[in-house]
Amino acid sequence: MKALIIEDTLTSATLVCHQLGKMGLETVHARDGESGIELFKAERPDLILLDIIMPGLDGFEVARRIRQLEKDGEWTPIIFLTARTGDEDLERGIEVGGDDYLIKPVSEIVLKAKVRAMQRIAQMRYSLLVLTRKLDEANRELTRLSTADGLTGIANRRRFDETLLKEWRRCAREERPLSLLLIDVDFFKPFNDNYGHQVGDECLKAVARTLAQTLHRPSDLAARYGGEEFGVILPGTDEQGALAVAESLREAVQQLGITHRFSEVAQVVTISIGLACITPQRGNESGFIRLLKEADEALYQAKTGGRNRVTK
Ligand code: GH3
Ligand code: MG
Ligand code: MG
Ligand code: MG
Ligand code: MG
Repeated sequence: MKALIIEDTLTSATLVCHQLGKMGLETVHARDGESGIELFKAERPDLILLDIIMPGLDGFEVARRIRQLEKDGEWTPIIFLTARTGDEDLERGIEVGGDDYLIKPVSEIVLKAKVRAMQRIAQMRYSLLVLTRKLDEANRELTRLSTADGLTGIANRRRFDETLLKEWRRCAREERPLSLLLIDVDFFKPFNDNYGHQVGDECLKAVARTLAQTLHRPSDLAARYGGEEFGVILPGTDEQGALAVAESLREAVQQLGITHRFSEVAQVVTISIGLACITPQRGNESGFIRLLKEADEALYQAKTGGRNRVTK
């Protein structure tokens, strides 16, 4: 532990340094406010003992500047050590950022006790900081878990719903189109029935990964909508653009080449895609339901039209 003593009177500084040294503290000494602040920056001490009456900057100003230099979450205990005995001085010292106020000459016992008290507060504060960091991390993990699909790891239905509403509102504000793709794996029931549920799960994971990886805009989102159905949100994408994206997704899944001898459309796993595109109107908060309905109807058309295709 390192203490910074900012004190212009040499005898006083030497005595305090000696006393702190006996407590096992490393000490650095500055003889005026300016060099005290420089030493603070260079040494990052764990404790500051600060005189008030000094040439140049006085102790109040030094404390104020040190508090400004500390970044978020940083705190260095400051104990004023001064000849000024007035209550107003004490009040001002605490006001500008001091943590304690001792009047010179101070006994070694009192100094020791006060330093110990500051160390204890610093220790508790540090523990709290560590705890807060752990909590933040746990919170992030919780958010990730609650918005990710357990099987495939891509966004889940909840995240899909939240994102759809958010993007609906954003596109309304920005007067931009919002496109939606609903995707369903073709003949997945016979796939499952013949290759087994586990192979079915692996297939869903591969399809999900392919969808997520094929999208390239950061605002695009691929989600597992449920079962073997996926949803893709394409904010700011018009119908032409969405058609191109949908076609590249369909193509990419087919290119995976997952053998499916029981498909009636290809020898590999394929997907059908229903597309809808609307430029949301301001104030029409529930308009995204129509978007979902249109994409769902388009998906039905893709299925009845022969599967392994994109329909709008
Ligand atoms: P279509 O081309 O018309 O979509 O035919 P399909 O066989 O894919 O349609 P259907 O909706 O009848 O079949 C969906 C199947 O998806 C039924 C179910 O066993 C399977 N499935 C849904 N969720 C999961 C899952 O999490 N894992 C696995 N392995 N299979 C799932
Ligand atoms: Mg002085
Ligand atoms: Mg289905
Ligand atoms: Mg299906
Ligand atoms: Mg349509």
